[in-house]
Amino acid sequence: MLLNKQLIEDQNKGLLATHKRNFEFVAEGVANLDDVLKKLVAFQIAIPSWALGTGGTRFGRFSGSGEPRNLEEKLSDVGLLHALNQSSGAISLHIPWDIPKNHVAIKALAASYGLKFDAVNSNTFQNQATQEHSYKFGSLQHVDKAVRKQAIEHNIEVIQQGVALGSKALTVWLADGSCFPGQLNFRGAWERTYESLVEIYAALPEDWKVFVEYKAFEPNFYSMSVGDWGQSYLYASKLGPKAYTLVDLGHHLPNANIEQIVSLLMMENKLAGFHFNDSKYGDDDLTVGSINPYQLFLIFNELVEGMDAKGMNHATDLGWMIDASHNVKDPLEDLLQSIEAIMIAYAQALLVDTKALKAAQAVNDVVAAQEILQAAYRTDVRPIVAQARLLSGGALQPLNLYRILNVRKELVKERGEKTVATGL
Ligand code: PSV
Ligand code: MN
Repeated sequence: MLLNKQLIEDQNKGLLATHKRNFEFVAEGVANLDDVLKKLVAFQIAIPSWALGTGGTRFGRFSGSGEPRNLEEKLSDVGLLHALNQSSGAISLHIPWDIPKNHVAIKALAASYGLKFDAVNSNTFQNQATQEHSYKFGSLQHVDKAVRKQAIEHNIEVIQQGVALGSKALTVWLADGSCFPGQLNFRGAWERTYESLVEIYAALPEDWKVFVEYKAFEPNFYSMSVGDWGQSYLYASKLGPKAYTLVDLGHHLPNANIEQIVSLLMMENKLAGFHFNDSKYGDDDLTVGSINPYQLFLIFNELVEGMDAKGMNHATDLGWMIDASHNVKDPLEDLLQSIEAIMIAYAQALLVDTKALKAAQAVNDVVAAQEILQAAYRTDVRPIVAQARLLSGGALQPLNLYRILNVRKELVKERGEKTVATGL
């Protein structure tokens, strides 16, 4: 479904007077306003191709309606999100859930929506109908060389798909591990995984990166072969300068200090970027910012501080992506909420008085340090985020407009009631 620019402008017109009042009220207290707006306009978050349909759990999947039936329709959905918020200018493909049939045509279609291709993701956590060997006992770590070879070849094929689309990174997430003590020799599993990754690394084009994603548990419940940032960091540092650690917010044990992990990975130039989501218990894959928005802000605070310390470009030097599952919400509404939550946390982090914070830290003024952080966190930056959208041609109220336009109803008319998108 194509969104007519005029509809956005018409809605914005009606909201402009109130928006202006709200924006001016908050803008008055922001010293670096122009810089903040510029950074917000530039910031783009990739949408995963597998999150455009209803997700499920191992207990069931309650499909929605009007889900995209193919990659072209997925691009159209991301294009729609991007038209509304001007902050979702990229899509991340999971292979083989989304294999383009004609790369040139798909690239041109994406460009027509203003979309780029973000990292491509390999999948060795599920068996595909056409494959010879099973991943039941792992892929890159497998004790059988033939299975490892198959998994390596799949990753290389994913790189080739990405090259044809203009992607610049491969994300490797491994479900590998063990469910029971004694099942695996840890060192052996590590070494085999590493050797496999070395072969994949060797196939990376010159200007490519590989992101090694870690996860504490699930589907394996005793050990994971890339179970935490330490293990991922070890792989990434041994592999070389093109390898980085990818942080998925839901992949930690409860109460992990993710902001500290992020800070240290950045210090070592090994932070790849993010899979954003939120969680209460584990890999819940909930809407970003729906459970713990303060943690999200603290992560962005470290990101902004760390990127500035290294002179990095906020928009382009790290990979920003959502990785969520929408079991009870309309996926597109959920994604609009997630993008908004990310932009809010980023904007708040940009408001932190870093000079004052450093001064407070230097004299161990713990109270002042907390006040400084929370002053930024408690600022209602929504009008600033909306202003950035307005400047880039997006909607002042994307979610509201999505509902007013009855987008889902239109998509159901176009695609049907019983359409199920590929993905988890
Ligand atoms: C695994 O839980 C994960 O976070 C990986 O990024 C996968 O590629 C993605 O979810 C989709 O299953
Ligand atoms: Mn992930």
